[in-house]
Amino acid sequence: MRILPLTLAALVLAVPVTAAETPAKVTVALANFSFTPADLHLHAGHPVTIHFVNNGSGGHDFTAADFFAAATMDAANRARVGGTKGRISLGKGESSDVTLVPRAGTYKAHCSHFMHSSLGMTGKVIVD
Ligand SMILES: [Cu+2]
Repeated sequence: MRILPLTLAALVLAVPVTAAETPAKVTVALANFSFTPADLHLHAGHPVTIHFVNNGSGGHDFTAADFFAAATMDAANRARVGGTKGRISLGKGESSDVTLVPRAGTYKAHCSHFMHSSLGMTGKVIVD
């Protein structure tokens, strides 16, 4: 059977020469009533996996609609941030990972729960 080796050769040739860049990993911790870090620094154009974890005693979210809208991500990650809502909502003890390629800019972030931003749940995402 000669067709199999040819098929395998075609598959090997189809693999891109340069492997995709492995995403960096950063963690954003949500608590009562803060984000840590409050200012998240990311590198423009480089993929990153942001691990959001809620260490608070109740529900919190990380809302950064402009940041998520400007970033490039696949459909699964876009769904994870609620599409155009640009929000990661986490119950107590929950976590969620979002992988994206950020675009340069400075973006505001806050928790949308009632009064939480005035209690300190605000932050920035700085991409450069
Ligand atoms: Cu909150």
